Amino acid sequence: MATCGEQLVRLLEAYGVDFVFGIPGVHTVELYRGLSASRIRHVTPRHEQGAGFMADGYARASGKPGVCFVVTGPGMTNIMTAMGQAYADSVPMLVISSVNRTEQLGMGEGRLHELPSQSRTVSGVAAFSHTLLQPDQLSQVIARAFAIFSGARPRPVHIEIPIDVIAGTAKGAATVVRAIPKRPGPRPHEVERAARLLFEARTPIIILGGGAVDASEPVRSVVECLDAPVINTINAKGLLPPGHPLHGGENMAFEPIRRAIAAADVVLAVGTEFGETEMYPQPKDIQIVGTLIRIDIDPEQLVRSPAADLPIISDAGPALEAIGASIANLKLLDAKPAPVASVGINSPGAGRAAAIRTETMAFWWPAVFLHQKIGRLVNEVLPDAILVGDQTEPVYALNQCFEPTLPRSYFNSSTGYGTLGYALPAAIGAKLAAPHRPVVVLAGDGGLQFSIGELASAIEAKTPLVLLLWNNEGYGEIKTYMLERKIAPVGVDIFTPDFVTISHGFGWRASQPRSFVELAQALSAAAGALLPTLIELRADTPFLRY
Ligand SMILES: Cc1ncc(C[n+]2csc(CCOP(=O)(O)OP(=O)(O)O)c2C)c(N)n1
Ligand SMILES: [Mg+2]
Repeated sequence: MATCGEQLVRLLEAYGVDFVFGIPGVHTVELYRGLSASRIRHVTPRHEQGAGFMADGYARASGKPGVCFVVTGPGMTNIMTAMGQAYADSVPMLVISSVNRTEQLGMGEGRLHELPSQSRTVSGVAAFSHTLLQPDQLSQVIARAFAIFSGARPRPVHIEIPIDVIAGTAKGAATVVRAIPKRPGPRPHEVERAARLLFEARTPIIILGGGAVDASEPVRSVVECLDAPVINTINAKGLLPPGHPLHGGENMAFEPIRRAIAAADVVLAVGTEFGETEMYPQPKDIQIVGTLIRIDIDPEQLVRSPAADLPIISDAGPALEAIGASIANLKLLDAKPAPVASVGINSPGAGRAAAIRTETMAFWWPAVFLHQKIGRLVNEVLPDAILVGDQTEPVYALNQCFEPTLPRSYFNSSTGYGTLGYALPAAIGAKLAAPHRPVVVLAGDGGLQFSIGELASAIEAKTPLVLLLWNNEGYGEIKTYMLERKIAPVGVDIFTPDFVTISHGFGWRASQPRSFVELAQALSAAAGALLPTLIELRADTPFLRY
Protein backbone atom coordinates (compact mmCIF):
# COMPACT_ATOMS: atom_id res chain seq x y z
CA MET A 1 0.00 0.00 0.00
CA ALA A 2 1.29 3.45 -0.91
CA THR A 3 2.22 5.84 1.89
CA CYS A 4 0.60 9.25 2.27
CA GLY A 5 3.85 10.79 0.96
CA GLU A 6 3.78 8.61 -2.17
CA GLN A 7 0.11 9.37 -2.73
CA LEU A 8 0.80 13.08 -2.41
CA VAL A 9 3.35 12.87 -5.24
CA ARG A 10 0.86 10.98 -7.42
CA LEU A 11 -1.82 13.56 -6.69
CA LEU A 12 0.49 16.45 -7.57
CA GLU A 13 1.34 14.71 -10.84
CA ALA A 14 -2.36 14.29 -11.55
CA TYR A 15 -2.89 18.04 -11.03
CA GLY A 16 -0.19 18.72 -13.62
CA VAL A 17 2.65 19.70 -11.27
CA ASP A 18 5.97 19.31 -13.08
CA PHE A 19 8.41 20.89 -10.62
CA VAL A 20 8.90 20.77 -6.85
CA PHE A 21 11.34 23.21 -5.23
CA GLY A 22 12.73 22.10 -1.90
CA ILE A 23 15.45 21.08 0.51
CA PRO A 24 14.87 17.68 2.12
CA GLY A 25 15.46 16.94 5.79
CA VAL A 26 14.87 14.02 8.11
CA HIS A 27 11.32 15.26 8.63
CA THR A 28 10.46 15.27 4.92
CA VAL A 29 12.32 12.30 3.44
CA GLU A 30 9.03 10.40 3.25
CA LEU A 31 7.77 13.07 0.82
CA TYR A 32 10.65 12.04 -1.45
CA ARG A 33 10.00 8.27 -1.45
CA GLY A 34 7.73 8.50 -4.48
CA LEU A 35 9.41 11.48 -6.15
CA SER A 36 12.31 9.85 -8.00
CA ALA A 37 10.03 7.52 -9.96
CA SER A 38 7.59 10.32 -10.83
CA ARG A 39 7.56 12.77 -13.75
CA ILE A 40 8.06 15.64 -11.31
CA ARG A 41 11.48 17.28 -11.44
CA HIS A 42 12.94 18.33 -8.08
CA VAL A 43 14.98 21.53 -7.99
CA THR A 44 17.15 22.22 -4.95
CA PRO A 45 17.82 25.82 -3.86
CA ARG A 46 20.50 26.79 -1.34
CA HIS A 47 17.98 28.24 1.13
CA GLU A 48 14.22 27.71 1.50
CA GLN A 49 13.61 31.38 0.71
CA GLY A 50 15.13 30.54 -2.68
CA ALA A 51 12.68 27.64 -3.05
CA GLY A 52 9.77 29.99 -2.46
CA PHE A 53 11.12 32.62 -4.87
CA MET A 54 11.73 29.92 -7.52
CA ALA A 55 8.14 28.73 -7.11
CA ASP A 56 6.96 32.36 -7.37
CA GLY A 57 8.93 33.02 -10.58
CA TYR A 58 7.73 29.72 -12.04
CA ALA A 59 4.12 30.61 -11.21
CA ARG A 60 4.29 34.14 -12.61
CA ALA A 61 5.85 32.98 -15.88
CA SER A 62 3.63 29.91 -16.35
CA GLY A 63 0.35 30.81 -14.63
CA LYS A 64 0.55 27.46 -12.78
CA PRO A 65 1.12 27.16 -9.01
CA GLY A 66 4.71 26.72 -7.84
CA VAL A 67 5.11 23.83 -5.39
CA CYS A 68 7.63 23.58 -2.51
CA PHE A 69 8.62 20.88 -0.01
CA VAL A 70 10.21 22.20 3.19
CA VAL A 71 11.04 20.91 6.65
CA THR A 72 9.28 21.94 9.84
CA GLY A 73 10.52 24.97 11.76
CA PRO A 74 13.53 26.61 10.09
CA GLY A 75 12.49 25.49 6.58
CA MET A 76 9.09 26.97 7.22
CA THR A 77 10.28 30.28 8.67
CA ASN A 78 12.85 30.55 5.86
CA ILE A 79 10.20 30.26 3.17
CA MET A 80 7.77 32.68 4.81
CA THR A 81 9.36 35.77 3.25
CA ALA A 82 8.81 34.30 -0.20
CA MET A 83 5.22 33.45 0.76
CA GLY A 84 4.81 37.08 1.88
CA GLN A 85 5.92 38.30 -1.55
CA ALA A 86 3.60 35.83 -3.32
CA TYR A 87 0.71 36.71 -0.99
CA ALA A 88 1.06 40.43 -1.68
CA ASP A 89 1.22 39.91 -5.45
CA SER A 90 -1.51 37.21 -5.67
CA VAL A 91 0.77 34.42 -6.86
CA PRO A 92 -0.37 30.77 -6.55
CA MET A 93 2.04 28.69 -4.46
CA LEU A 94 1.63 25.40 -2.64
CA VAL A 95 3.96 24.95 0.32
CA ILE A 96 3.98 21.48 1.80
CA SER A 97 5.90 21.08 5.03
CA SER A 98 6.27 18.48 7.68
CA VAL A 99 5.37 19.09 11.31
CA ASN A 100 6.26 17.11 14.40
CA ARG A 101 4.53 13.80 15.13
CA THR A 102 0.81 13.95 15.90
CA GLU A 103 1.21 13.02 19.57
CA GLN A 104 3.89 15.72 19.99
CA LEU A 105 1.90 18.60 18.49
CA GLY A 106 1.61 21.55 20.84
CA MET A 107 3.61 19.86 23.62
CA GLY A 108 6.60 22.24 23.46
CA GLU A 109 9.08 19.51 24.34
CA GLY A 110 11.91 21.03 22.30
CA ARG A 111 11.79 18.40 19.56
CA LEU A 112 13.98 18.80 16.46
CA HIS A 113 12.66 21.63 14.21
CA GLU A 114 9.75 22.26 16.59
CA LEU A 115 8.04 25.57 15.81
CA PRO A 116 5.21 26.11 18.28
CA SER A 117 1.96 26.86 16.44
CA GLN A 118 3.59 26.54 13.03
CA SER A 119 0.28 26.67 11.21
CA ARG A 120 -0.78 29.83 13.03
CA THR A 121 2.62 31.43 12.38
CA VAL A 122 2.34 30.93 8.62
CA SER A 123 -1.35 31.70 8.24
CA GLY A 124 -0.77 35.46 7.80
CA VAL A 125 0.87 34.82 4.43
CA ALA A 126 -1.40 32.03 3.21
CA ALA A 127 -4.96 31.73 1.90
CA PHE A 128 -5.16 28.91 4.44
CA SER A 129 -2.84 26.70 6.44
CA HIS A 130 -4.07 23.19 7.12
CA THR A 131 -2.72 20.40 9.32
CA LEU A 132 -3.41 17.06 7.68
CA LEU A 133 -4.25 14.58 10.43
CA GLN A 134 -5.56 11.69 8.32
CA PRO A 135 -3.99 10.34 5.09
CA ASP A 136 -7.56 9.71 3.87
CA GLN A 137 -8.21 13.46 3.79
CA LEU A 138 -5.29 14.20 1.48
CA SER A 139 -7.19 14.44 -1.81
CA GLN A 140 -9.78 16.81 -0.33
CA VAL A 141 -7.14 19.13 1.13
CA ILE A 142 -5.11 19.20 -2.09
CA ALA A 143 -8.33 19.92 -4.01
CA ARG A 144 -8.98 22.88 -1.69
CA ALA A 145 -5.57 24.28 -2.57
CA PHE A 146 -6.17 23.95 -6.31
CA ALA A 147 -9.67 25.41 -5.91
CA ILE A 148 -8.03 28.58 -4.54
CA PHE A 149 -5.47 28.64 -7.37
CA SER A 150 -7.99 28.35 -10.18
CA GLY A 151 -11.26 29.54 -8.64
CA ALA A 152 -10.37 32.46 -6.37
CA ARG A 153 -7.74 35.13 -5.81
CA PRO A 154 -4.50 33.14 -6.17
CA ARG A 155 -2.40 33.07 -3.03
CA PRO A 156 0.01 30.74 -1.24
CA VAL A 157 -1.50 27.73 0.51
CA HIS A 158 0.27 25.85 3.29
CA ILE A 159 -0.32 22.20 4.14
CA GLU A 160 1.64 20.67 7.02
CA ILE A 161 1.75 16.94 7.53
CA PRO A 162 2.94 15.31 10.77
CA ILE A 163 5.87 12.95 10.21
CA ASP A 164 3.84 9.90 11.26
CA VAL A 165 0.99 10.85 8.88
CA ILE A 166 3.37 11.28 5.89
CA ALA A 167 4.64 7.75 6.46
CA GLY A 168 1.18 6.34 7.19
CA THR A 169 -1.06 4.67 4.65
CA ALA A 170 -4.51 5.72 3.50
CA LYS A 171 -7.40 3.31 3.55
CA GLY A 172 -9.65 5.16 1.13
CA ALA A 173 -9.25 6.71 -2.31
CA ALA A 174 -6.59 9.25 -1.36
CA THR A 175 -5.49 9.96 -4.92
CA VAL A 176 -8.84 10.99 -6.37
CA VAL A 177 -8.62 14.25 -8.29
CA ARG A 178 -11.71 16.36 -7.70
CA ALA A 179 -13.29 18.53 -10.40
CA ILE A 180 -11.86 22.01 -9.78
CA PRO A 181 -14.05 25.08 -10.27
CA LYS A 182 -13.06 28.04 -12.42
CA ARG A 183 -13.41 31.67 -11.31
CA PRO A 184 -16.90 33.10 -11.66
CA GLY A 185 -18.04 35.34 -14.48
CA PRO A 186 -20.05 38.57 -14.19
CA ARG A 187 -23.84 38.83 -13.76
CA PRO A 188 -25.76 39.99 -16.86
CA HIS A 189 -27.23 43.16 -15.34
CA GLU A 190 -23.76 44.28 -14.17
CA VAL A 191 -22.41 43.72 -17.66
CA GLU A 192 -25.20 45.78 -19.17
CA ARG A 193 -24.74 48.60 -16.71
CA ALA A 194 -20.98 48.69 -17.15
CA ALA A 195 -21.32 48.58 -20.94
CA ARG A 196 -23.82 51.44 -20.96
CA LEU A 197 -21.69 53.61 -18.64
CA LEU A 198 -18.62 53.02 -20.78
CA PHE A 199 -20.48 53.46 -24.06
CA GLU A 200 -21.85 56.81 -22.93
CA ALA A 201 -18.58 57.99 -21.41
CA ARG A 202 -16.85 60.88 -23.13
CA THR A 203 -13.47 60.61 -21.41
CA PRO A 204 -13.16 56.99 -20.20
CA ILE A 205 -9.91 55.64 -18.84
CA ILE A 206 -8.91 52.05 -18.14
CA ILE A 207 -6.60 50.93 -15.33
CA LEU A 208 -5.21 47.40 -15.61
CA GLY A 209 -3.63 45.38 -12.79
CA GLY A 210 -2.02 41.96 -12.45
CA GLY A 211 -5.47 40.37 -12.14
CA ALA A 212 -5.96 41.00 -15.87
CA VAL A 213 -2.75 39.25 -16.86
CA ASP A 214 -4.43 36.40 -18.71
CA ALA A 215 -7.01 38.55 -20.48
CA SER A 216 -4.92 40.29 -23.13
CA GLU A 217 -7.36 39.64 -26.00
CA PRO A 218 -10.53 40.96 -24.34
CA VAL A 219 -8.48 43.79 -22.78
CA ARG A 220 -7.33 44.87 -26.20
CA SER A 221 -10.74 44.67 -27.80
CA VAL A 222 -12.48 46.68 -25.02
CA VAL A 223 -9.69 49.26 -24.95
CA GLU A 224 -9.78 49.74 -28.72
CA CYS A 225 -13.55 49.67 -28.99
CA LEU A 226 -13.77 52.46 -26.38
CA ASP A 227 -10.72 54.29 -27.70
CA ALA A 228 -9.74 54.75 -24.04
CA PRO A 229 -6.22 55.47 -22.73
CA VAL A 230 -4.79 52.71 -20.54
CA ILE A 231 -2.80 52.98 -17.34
CA ASN A 232 -1.27 49.68 -16.27
CA THR A 233 0.40 48.52 -13.10
CA ILE A 234 3.80 46.82 -13.17
CA ASN A 235 2.28 43.33 -13.03
CA ALA A 236 0.01 44.18 -15.97
CA LYS A 237 2.85 45.15 -18.30
CA GLY A 238 2.67 43.42 -21.67
CA LEU A 239 -1.15 43.33 -21.88
CA LEU A 240 -0.94 45.80 -24.75
CA PRO A 241 1.83 45.28 -27.32
CA PRO A 242 4.80 47.67 -27.12
CA GLY A 243 4.12 51.07 -28.65
CA HIS A 244 0.32 50.67 -28.57
CA PRO A 245 -1.16 54.14 -29.22
CA LEU A 246 -3.60 53.88 -26.30
CA HIS A 247 -0.91 53.12 -23.72
CA GLY A 248 -0.83 56.09 -21.34
CA GLY A 249 1.64 55.02 -18.66
CA GLU A 250 2.11 53.23 -15.36
CA ASN A 251 2.94 55.40 -12.38
CA MET A 252 -0.21 56.71 -10.69
CA ALA A 253 1.86 59.05 -8.51
CA PHE A 254 2.72 61.23 -11.51
CA GLU A 255 0.64 64.37 -11.95
CA PRO A 256 -0.31 63.89 -15.65
CA ILE A 257 -1.68 60.41 -14.91
CA ARG A 258 -3.45 61.61 -11.76
CA ARG A 259 -5.00 64.46 -13.72
CA ALA A 260 -6.15 62.15 -16.50
CA ILE A 261 -7.74 59.77 -13.98
CA ALA A 262 -9.44 62.66 -12.13
CA ALA A 263 -10.71 64.08 -15.44
CA ALA A 264 -12.22 60.78 -16.63
CA ASP A 265 -16.01 60.59 -16.47
CA VAL A 266 -15.83 56.79 -16.19
CA VAL A 267 -12.91 54.76 -14.86
CA LEU A 268 -12.76 51.02 -15.49
CA ALA A 269 -10.27 49.33 -13.13
CA VAL A 270 -9.57 45.65 -13.72
CA GLY A 271 -7.74 43.37 -11.28
CA THR A 272 -5.86 46.06 -9.41
CA GLU A 273 -5.68 47.08 -5.77
CA PHE A 274 -4.19 50.51 -6.61
CA GLY A 275 -1.25 49.38 -4.48
CA GLU A 276 1.04 52.06 -3.12
CA THR A 277 4.12 50.18 -4.37
CA GLU A 278 3.02 51.06 -7.90
CA MET A 279 3.52 54.71 -7.03
CA TYR A 280 7.21 55.44 -6.86
CA PRO A 281 8.83 57.38 -5.25
CA GLN A 282 5.92 58.88 -3.30
CA PRO A 283 2.59 57.00 -3.02
CA LYS A 284 -0.52 59.16 -3.15
CA ASP A 285 -4.25 58.56 -2.79
CA ILE A 286 -5.97 58.18 -6.12
CA GLN A 287 -8.58 60.81 -6.87
CA ILE A 288 -11.51 59.51 -8.84
CA VAL A 289 -14.25 61.99 -9.66
CA GLY A 290 -16.16 60.05 -12.32
CA THR A 291 -17.97 56.74 -12.00
CA LEU A 292 -15.68 53.91 -10.94
CA ILE A 293 -16.33 50.41 -12.28
CA ARG A 294 -14.11 47.81 -10.65
CA ILE A 295 -13.76 44.21 -11.77
CA ASP A 296 -12.02 41.98 -9.25
CA ILE A 297 -12.06 38.38 -8.13
CA ASP A 298 -11.76 39.43 -4.48
CA PRO A 299 -14.98 40.92 -3.03
CA GLU A 300 -13.12 42.71 -0.22
CA GLN A 301 -11.01 44.52 -2.77
CA LEU A 302 -14.11 46.07 -4.30
CA VAL A 303 -15.02 47.99 -1.15
CA ARG A 304 -11.50 49.15 -0.37
CA SER A 305 -10.47 52.63 -1.47
CA PRO A 306 -11.15 53.81 -4.02
CA ALA A 307 -14.58 52.23 -3.51
CA ALA A 308 -16.40 51.17 -6.65
CA ASP A 309 -19.70 52.65 -7.80
CA LEU A 310 -20.22 49.48 -9.77
CA PRO A 311 -18.37 46.56 -8.16
CA ILE A 312 -18.22 43.41 -10.29
CA ILE A 313 -16.94 40.17 -8.77
CA SER A 314 -15.57 38.24 -11.69
CA ASP A 315 -12.54 36.84 -13.39
CA ALA A 316 -11.17 39.59 -15.64
CA GLY A 317 -11.38 37.67 -18.94
CA PRO A 318 -15.09 36.70 -18.97
CA ALA A 319 -16.14 40.12 -17.58
CA LEU A 320 -14.24 42.01 -20.27
CA GLU A 321 -15.49 39.67 -23.01
CA ALA A 322 -19.10 40.18 -21.93
CA ILE A 323 -18.73 43.95 -21.51
CA GLY A 324 -16.97 44.20 -24.88
CA ALA A 325 -19.77 42.28 -26.63
CA SER A 326 -22.40 44.43 -24.94
CA ILE A 327 -20.66 47.69 -25.97
CA ALA A 328 -20.43 46.40 -29.56
CA ASN A 329 -24.21 45.77 -29.50
CA LEU A 330 -24.91 49.25 -28.17
CA LYS A 331 -22.80 50.65 -30.97
CA LEU A 332 -24.76 48.68 -33.56
CA LEU A 333 -28.09 49.94 -32.21
CA ASP A 334 -26.85 53.48 -32.00
CA ALA A 335 -27.02 55.97 -34.81
CA LYS A 336 -23.54 57.24 -33.92
CA PRO A 337 -20.66 56.67 -36.35
CA ALA A 338 -19.39 53.11 -36.73
CA PRO A 339 -17.06 51.74 -34.04
CA VAL A 340 -13.43 52.76 -34.26
CA ALA A 341 -12.20 49.70 -36.14
CA SER A 342 -8.53 50.31 -35.62
CA VAL A 343 -7.13 52.85 -33.29
CA GLY A 344 -4.68 55.09 -35.09
CA ILE A 345 -2.41 57.81 -33.83
CA ASN A 346 -5.10 60.34 -34.72
CA SER A 347 -7.98 58.91 -32.67
CA PRO A 348 -9.04 61.09 -29.72
CA GLY A 349 -8.09 58.36 -27.21
CA ALA A 350 -4.66 57.94 -28.77
CA GLY A 351 -4.21 61.71 -28.58
CA ARG A 352 -5.08 61.70 -24.87
CA ALA A 353 -2.74 58.74 -24.25
CA ALA A 354 0.12 60.40 -26.13
CA ALA A 355 -0.32 63.58 -24.09
CA ILE A 356 -0.15 61.60 -20.83
CA ARG A 357 2.98 59.77 -22.02
CA THR A 358 4.77 62.91 -23.12
CA GLU A 359 3.90 64.91 -20.01
CA THR A 360 4.87 61.99 -17.77
CA MET A 361 8.41 61.92 -19.13
CA ALA A 362 9.01 65.29 -17.48
CA PHE A 363 8.63 63.49 -14.12
CA TRP A 364 11.24 60.83 -14.85
CA TRP A 365 14.47 61.14 -12.91
CA PRO A 366 17.79 61.04 -14.86
CA ALA A 367 18.46 57.32 -14.18
CA VAL A 368 15.25 56.37 -16.03
CA PHE A 369 16.70 57.52 -19.35
CA LEU A 370 19.90 55.52 -18.81
CA HIS A 371 18.10 52.33 -17.83
CA GLN A 372 15.57 52.79 -20.62
CA LYS A 373 18.52 52.65 -23.02
CA ILE A 374 19.74 49.43 -21.37
CA GLY A 375 16.20 47.99 -21.45
CA ARG A 376 15.89 48.76 -25.16
CA LEU A 377 19.21 47.06 -25.82
CA VAL A 378 17.98 43.98 -23.94
CA ASN A 379 14.80 43.97 -26.07
CA GLU A 380 16.83 44.33 -29.26
CA VAL A 381 19.37 41.60 -28.52
CA LEU A 382 17.06 39.26 -26.60
CA PRO A 383 13.59 39.73 -28.05
CA ASP A 384 10.78 38.13 -26.01
CA ALA A 385 12.94 38.10 -22.88
CA ILE A 386 11.36 37.71 -19.45
CA LEU A 387 12.79 40.33 -17.07
CA VAL A 388 12.84 39.37 -13.40
CA GLY A 389 13.88 42.17 -11.07
CA ASP A 390 14.92 42.75 -7.46
CA GLN A 391 14.60 45.99 -5.50
CA THR A 392 17.23 48.12 -7.15
CA GLU A 393 17.67 51.39 -9.04
CA PRO A 394 17.39 49.95 -12.60
CA VAL A 395 14.16 48.19 -11.64
CA TYR A 396 12.49 51.35 -10.32
CA ALA A 397 13.59 53.01 -13.56
CA LEU A 398 12.40 50.27 -15.92
CA ASN A 399 9.10 50.08 -14.05
CA GLN A 400 8.43 53.53 -15.56
CA CYS A 401 9.18 52.73 -19.16
CA PHE A 402 9.88 49.11 -20.08
CA GLU A 403 7.40 47.54 -22.49
CA PRO A 404 7.64 43.75 -22.68
CA THR A 405 6.24 42.02 -25.76
CA LEU A 406 3.96 39.68 -23.78
CA PRO A 407 2.20 39.59 -20.39
CA ARG A 408 3.81 37.49 -17.59
CA SER A 409 7.18 38.74 -18.87
CA TYR A 410 8.13 41.53 -16.47
CA PHE A 411 7.90 41.22 -12.70
CA ASN A 412 9.97 42.13 -9.68
CA SER A 413 9.99 42.42 -5.93
CA SER A 414 9.70 46.19 -5.87
CA THR A 415 5.93 45.63 -5.90
CA GLY A 416 3.95 44.40 -2.89
CA TYR A 417 6.02 42.96 -0.04
CA GLY A 418 9.21 44.43 -1.50
CA THR A 419 11.87 41.99 -0.41
CA LEU A 420 15.49 41.82 -1.48
CA GLY A 421 17.04 38.61 -2.83
CA TYR A 422 14.08 37.73 -5.02
CA ALA A 423 15.32 38.14 -8.57
CA LEU A 424 17.93 35.39 -9.04
CA PRO A 425 15.90 32.47 -7.63
CA ALA A 426 12.64 33.76 -9.17
CA ALA A 427 14.40 33.90 -12.54
CA ILE A 428 15.48 30.26 -12.17
CA GLY A 429 11.80 29.39 -11.71
CA ALA A 430 10.81 31.52 -14.71
CA LYS A 431 13.45 29.86 -16.92
CA LEU A 432 12.18 26.41 -15.93
CA ALA A 433 8.66 27.54 -16.88
CA ALA A 434 9.78 29.07 -20.19
CA PRO A 435 12.98 27.25 -21.21
CA HIS A 436 12.94 28.61 -24.77
CA ARG A 437 12.77 32.27 -23.80
CA PRO A 438 15.71 34.35 -22.60
CA VAL A 439 15.37 35.20 -18.91
CA VAL A 440 17.16 38.32 -17.68
CA VAL A 441 17.76 39.00 -13.97
CA LEU A 442 18.04 42.63 -12.82
CA ALA A 443 19.67 42.74 -9.41
CA GLY A 444 21.67 45.17 -7.32
CA ASP A 445 24.86 44.27 -5.47
CA GLY A 446 22.99 44.37 -2.16
CA GLY A 447 20.02 42.29 -3.31
CA LEU A 448 22.20 39.71 -5.04
CA GLN A 449 24.13 39.09 -1.81
CA PHE A 450 20.86 38.10 -0.10
CA SER A 451 20.60 35.00 -2.28
CA ILE A 452 24.06 34.64 -3.85
CA GLY A 453 24.11 30.92 -3.07
CA GLU A 454 21.44 30.47 -5.74
CA LEU A 455 24.19 31.03 -8.35
CA ALA A 456 24.93 27.34 -7.62
CA SER A 457 21.28 26.35 -8.06
CA ALA A 458 21.19 27.96 -11.52
CA ILE A 459 24.12 25.79 -12.63
CA GLU A 460 22.55 22.68 -11.14
CA ALA A 461 19.11 23.40 -12.63
CA LYS A 462 20.75 24.06 -16.04
CA THR A 463 19.10 27.46 -16.38
CA PRO A 464 21.32 29.68 -18.55
CA LEU A 465 20.17 33.04 -17.19
CA VAL A 466 21.54 36.46 -18.05
CA LEU A 467 22.15 38.37 -14.81
CA LEU A 468 22.54 42.12 -15.19
CA LEU A 469 24.14 43.18 -11.94
CA TRP A 470 23.85 46.86 -11.07
CA ASN A 471 26.87 47.39 -8.84
CA ASN A 472 26.91 50.75 -7.07
CA GLU A 473 28.76 49.25 -4.07
CA GLY A 474 26.03 49.58 -1.50
CA TYR A 475 22.39 50.00 -0.65
CA GLY A 476 22.19 52.90 -3.09
CA GLU A 477 18.49 53.62 -2.88
CA ILE A 478 18.51 53.77 0.91
CA LYS A 479 21.66 55.90 0.96
CA THR A 480 19.95 58.41 -1.32
CA TYR A 481 16.88 58.33 0.92
CA MET A 482 19.01 59.09 4.00
CA LEU A 483 20.89 61.89 2.26
CA GLU A 484 17.65 63.47 1.05
CA ARG A 485 16.48 63.56 4.67
CA LYS A 486 19.82 64.89 5.91
CA ILE A 487 20.60 61.71 7.83
CA ALA A 488 24.30 60.84 7.81
CA PRO A 489 24.50 57.53 5.90
CA VAL A 490 24.88 54.54 8.22
CA GLY A 491 24.79 50.87 7.23
CA VAL A 492 24.50 51.51 3.53
CA ASP A 493 28.12 51.58 2.29
CA ILE A 494 28.60 47.85 2.52
CA PHE A 495 31.68 45.81 1.65
CA THR A 496 31.33 44.67 -1.92
CA PRO A 497 32.96 41.45 -3.09
CA ASP A 498 34.53 40.79 -6.48
CA PHE A 499 31.46 39.47 -8.29
CA VAL A 500 33.33 38.34 -11.40
CA THR A 501 35.60 36.06 -9.35
CA ILE A 502 32.62 34.82 -7.35
CA SER A 503 30.70 34.04 -10.56
CA HIS A 504 33.62 32.08 -11.94
CA GLY A 505 33.81 30.17 -8.68
CA PHE A 506 30.18 29.16 -9.09
CA GLY A 507 30.77 28.08 -12.70
CA TRP A 508 29.12 31.13 -14.31
CA ARG A 509 30.44 33.14 -17.23
CA ALA A 510 31.09 36.78 -16.36
CA SER A 511 31.98 40.08 -17.97
CA GLN A 512 32.24 43.80 -17.21
CA PRO A 513 31.27 45.80 -20.32
CA ARG A 514 32.82 49.25 -20.75
CA SER A 515 30.47 50.59 -23.42
CA PHE A 516 27.02 50.01 -24.92
CA VAL A 517 28.68 48.14 -27.80
CA GLU A 518 30.39 45.80 -25.33
CA LEU A 519 27.12 45.40 -23.42
CA ALA A 520 25.32 44.38 -26.63
CA GLN A 521 28.11 41.90 -27.38
CA ALA A 522 27.93 40.51 -23.84
CA LEU A 523 24.15 40.09 -24.10
CA SER A 524 24.31 38.31 -27.40
CA ALA A 525 27.14 36.01 -26.24
CA ALA A 526 25.09 35.24 -23.11
CA ALA A 527 22.05 34.40 -25.23
CA GLY A 528 23.94 31.68 -27.06
CA ALA A 529 25.73 30.28 -24.00
CA LEU A 530 24.89 27.02 -22.28
CA LEU A 531 26.05 28.40 -18.93
CA PRO A 532 24.48 31.30 -17.06
CA THR A 533 26.21 34.67 -17.46
CA LEU A 534 26.74 37.55 -15.06
CA ILE A 535 27.14 40.92 -16.73
CA GLU A 536 28.38 43.40 -14.17
CA LEU A 537 27.34 46.98 -14.76
CA ARG A 538 29.60 49.03 -12.53
CA ALA A 539 27.74 52.24 -11.84
CA ASP A 540 31.01 54.20 -11.85
CA THR A 541 31.89 53.16 -15.43
CA PRO A 542 31.75 56.30 -17.60
CA PHE A 543 29.13 54.98 -20.05
CA LEU A 544 26.70 54.37 -17.17
CA ARG A 545 26.96 57.83 -15.60
CA TYR A 546 23.89 60.01 -15.76
C1 LIG B 1 14.52 42.08 3.19
C2 LIG B 1 14.75 43.53 2.99
N1 LIG B 1 15.57 44.22 3.82
C3 LIG B 1 15.77 45.54 3.63
C4 LIG B 1 15.15 46.21 2.61
C5 LIG B 1 15.36 47.71 2.45
N2 LIG B 1 15.98 48.02 1.15
C6 LIG B 1 15.27 48.39 0.07
S1 LIG B 1 16.21 48.72 -1.26
C7 LIG B 1 17.63 48.43 -0.41
C8 LIG B 1 18.96 48.60 -1.09
C9 LIG B 1 19.29 47.46 -1.98
O1 LIG B 1 20.60 47.58 -2.46
P1 LIG B 1 20.97 47.06 -3.88
O2 LIG B 1 20.36 45.74 -4.12
O3 LIG B 1 22.43 47.13 -4.06
O4 LIG B 1 20.22 48.08 -4.86
P2 LIG B 1 20.52 49.65 -5.06
O5 LIG B 1 19.53 50.41 -4.26
O6 LIG B 1 21.92 49.91 -4.63
O7 LIG B 1 20.34 49.85 -6.54
C10 LIG B 1 17.36 48.06 0.91
C11 LIG B 1 18.38 47.72 1.91
C12 LIG B 1 14.29 45.45 1.79
N3 LIG B 1 13.61 45.97 0.79
N4 LIG B 1 14.13 44.13 1.98
MG1 LIG C 1 23.60 48.64 -4.72
